[in-house]
Amino acid sequence: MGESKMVARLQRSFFSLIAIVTGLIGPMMIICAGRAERMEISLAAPPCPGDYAPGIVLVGLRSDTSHAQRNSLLSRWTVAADMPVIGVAAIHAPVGMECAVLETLQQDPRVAFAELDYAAHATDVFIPNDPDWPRQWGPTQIGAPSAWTVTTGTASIVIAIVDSGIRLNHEDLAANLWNNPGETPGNGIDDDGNGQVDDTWGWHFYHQWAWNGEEYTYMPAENNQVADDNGHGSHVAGIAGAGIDNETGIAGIAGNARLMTVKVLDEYGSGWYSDIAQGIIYAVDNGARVINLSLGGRESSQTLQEAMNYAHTHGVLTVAAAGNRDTTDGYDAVLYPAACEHVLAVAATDRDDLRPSFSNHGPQVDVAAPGVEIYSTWYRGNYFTRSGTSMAAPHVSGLAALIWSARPHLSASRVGGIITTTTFDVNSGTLQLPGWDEYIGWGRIDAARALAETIQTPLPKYHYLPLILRRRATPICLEPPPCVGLWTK
Ligand SMILES: [Ca+2]
Ligand SMILES: [Ca+2]
Ligand SMILES: [Ca+2]
Ligand SMILES: [Ca+2]
Repeated sequence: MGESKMVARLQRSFFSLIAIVTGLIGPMMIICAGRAERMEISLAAPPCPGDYAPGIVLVGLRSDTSHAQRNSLLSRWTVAADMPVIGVAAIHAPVGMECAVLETLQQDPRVAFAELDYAAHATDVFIPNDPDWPRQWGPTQIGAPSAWTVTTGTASIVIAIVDSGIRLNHEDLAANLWNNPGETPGNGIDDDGNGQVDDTWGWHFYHQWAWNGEEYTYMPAENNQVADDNGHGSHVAGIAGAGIDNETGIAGIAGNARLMTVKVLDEYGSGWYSDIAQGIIYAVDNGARVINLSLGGRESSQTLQEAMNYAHTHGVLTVAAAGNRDTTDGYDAVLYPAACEHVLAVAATDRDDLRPSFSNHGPQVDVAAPGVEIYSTWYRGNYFTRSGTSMAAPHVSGLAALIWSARPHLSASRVGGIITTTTFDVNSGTLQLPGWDEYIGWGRIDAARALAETIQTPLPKYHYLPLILRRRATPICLEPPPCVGLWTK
């Protein structure tokens, strides 16, 4: 195109554009603050639909536009970002007038295209339909909606809630409870031969005191009554595994995994190390992949350590609360079993990713998770808000169950490694604690990053036997590694 023809065309276009614009405007008109040219834009145009940056329009110039023509056009606008190598500039437009500016630009012969600056999101998210979802800040804080596009958990992955029991008929828990497939309930027979009679939902390890007229004697006891009489266990259970996207209550982190009810705490929320150790052994022997321990005591214990070792050697991941500072004497070291070896010790963080002062600290802390004002299921059949490292731990247990739901063949140490290496070190900046520290460990867990890391691991090409665990079973491996965590009868 010759220079004279180009000029003539530009002039025609310019005058016809003015005619179009003046035909639309009347009294409702603004004059764009231009430098070399003035441009009138109609206020009558409706706002554009869609999710776009307010006050920004992207304009692409024709490849045959000269440098001078480009400068001339852009000089009418305030340029927000210039990308000359691809011939695109982002220009400011009056907010609410983006569409009118688009129309104006599209009629300029120097313009190849003009478009809105649409929003892009890092990844798809899964927003559950549970009505109390807006009351839950924890899952969003750890990126669970993104992780849920990979998996919301599977029924083959069992999380044992070793705690005060679970409200068995809670509307948002009942469908997610593990039940012992080999046990016929209520017939007074130990159908599956695991040593516990009628252990349909789990088992209750407890103690009682026998009075002989002179002194009390400690007597271990047990039964199949695992209903929650304290509240703590039901709350913890809901955080890890309340039904997700079931139009009921809240969304658990692994809302399609299964919850095994192992009762070791009484109605006051207390229990003995021996009960806890037996509960851990039961959970391991009966198929749990993750054991949540939102409990703790000050004294170290070889019995507890042996129970943790038992879980570890059987490929089961144990997750424990670091503990809450004792308000009576200020004791704030990490409690046991969180302080044991082979346990993920979990501290708490709040909505601002800050560690609350109640969260115990020490060299054993591995990670942190939401633990302040957490809304979850409650033992009276309702919902309740509670704070504590007890609430933080089940966020981690839920995440472990999600990882295993996506890649069931991973070893427990690999799952623990994914959780710790994909954290956000949220106190590295303002509090100047870069890297691991004794308050939040490696950082606040992030389910989105953890699941992204998980699915990098290829699915195994070889075939596994179903992941059925039997009491005192021996690990077998069908094919070369990994075989940790696989058992059959
Ligand atoms: Ca049984
Ligand atoms: Ca039975
Ligand atoms: Ca729900
Ligand atoms: Ca840190």
